[in-house]
Amino acid sequence: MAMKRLNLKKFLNKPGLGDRYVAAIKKLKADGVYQLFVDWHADDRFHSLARPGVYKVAHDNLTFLHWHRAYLRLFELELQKADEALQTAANPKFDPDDVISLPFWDYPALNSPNPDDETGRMWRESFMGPTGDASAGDPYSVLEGPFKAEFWQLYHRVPNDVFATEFEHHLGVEAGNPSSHLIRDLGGSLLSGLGSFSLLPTTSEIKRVLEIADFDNNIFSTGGRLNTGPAADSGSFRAVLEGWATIPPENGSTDIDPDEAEVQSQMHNGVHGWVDGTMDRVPIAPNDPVFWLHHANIDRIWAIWQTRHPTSDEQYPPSVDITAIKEGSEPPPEPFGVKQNRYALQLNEAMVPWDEPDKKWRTPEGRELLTTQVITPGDVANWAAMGAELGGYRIQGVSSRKLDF
Ligand SMILES: [Cu+2]
Repeated sequence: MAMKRLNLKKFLNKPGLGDRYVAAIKKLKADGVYQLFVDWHADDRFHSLARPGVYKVAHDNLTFLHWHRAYLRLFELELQKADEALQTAANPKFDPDDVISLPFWDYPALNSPNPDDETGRMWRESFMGPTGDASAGDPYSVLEGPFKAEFWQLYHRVPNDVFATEFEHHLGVEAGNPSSHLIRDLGGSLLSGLGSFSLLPTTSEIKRVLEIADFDNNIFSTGGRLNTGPAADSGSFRAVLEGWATIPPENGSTDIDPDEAEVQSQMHNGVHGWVDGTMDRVPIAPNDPVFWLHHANIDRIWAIWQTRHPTSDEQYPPSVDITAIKEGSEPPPEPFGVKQNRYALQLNEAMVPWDEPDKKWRTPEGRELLTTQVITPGDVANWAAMGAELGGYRIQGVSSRKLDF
């Protein structure tokens, strides 16, 4: 199905589209498809630890953007099927070409946590619903809107020992009882406790990130961490956009004013922190339906970058570099075990979980959900010509070199 991703601001101005997004998301949840996508995302961290030869490649890694582009498009195709089914049931003459695509959250245009503000309208009760309630029985639970607890339960199918260490704290998730509901503290720092980890990217920051020429020189995202290093630590495009490295200063200046560095956003990671709660725990973050709007914009920023840095040297590190890093023996940080961040894929290596042809996915009860094909970083690298398996790929405002903020 065709992809036509709209700026969320415009999307919400078109009558009915916001309701259709919510309805399609809820249908996917009822069908079990939504949970499959949540599980895929959690598996990148958790099940990679349990499967020999499987590495974490979706986060803190060279293929962060590639993995999420495939993930997003697969989700969008399911969302479009759900939208088509709902629309056709209501109106048999519905034209399938009119299905919705994922809108992208243009952060500077929608940067208020207050649903009464025009720039905070995505948090109204008719769409995403508001921030969590600090005085709720379970603090910061989302109590209004289509995703409040009675309509939207979360199920975390990850090992209990991981819950104990990573999730129990503040999330109301107990080991042995891995279900909960949405938690948010918009604009706050409920869980992160770090000021810079709860800022939305500004227009200036996004422009500076788009000027970085190196796709990835810092494949496992160590070093160059925000606020801790000199200008020389400014990171590659991927490391900065993911949120691990310092955004370069304006106009090619080599100085980073330490005072200025302190107020930088952490790009992708910072948006997770700004929404906070469920979104701030990366493995379970897709449980918050705002996840897709956020990642659609990250994908769009990458697509814009790709049109500005078109040479192949810029697009992906040479294979020899990747191999050298693969063989690196430096132990990774605890607690996530020996395989975290120690592997980078070649352009033609499959990205788990899409590593087998005609792979069938089922619910735990055995009901069939969908079938996937092998997807490599190379398959999704060219957004303008993605293969038939993933559908055509066009993002409004990207074909022109002019920015559409
Ligand atoms: Cu992710």
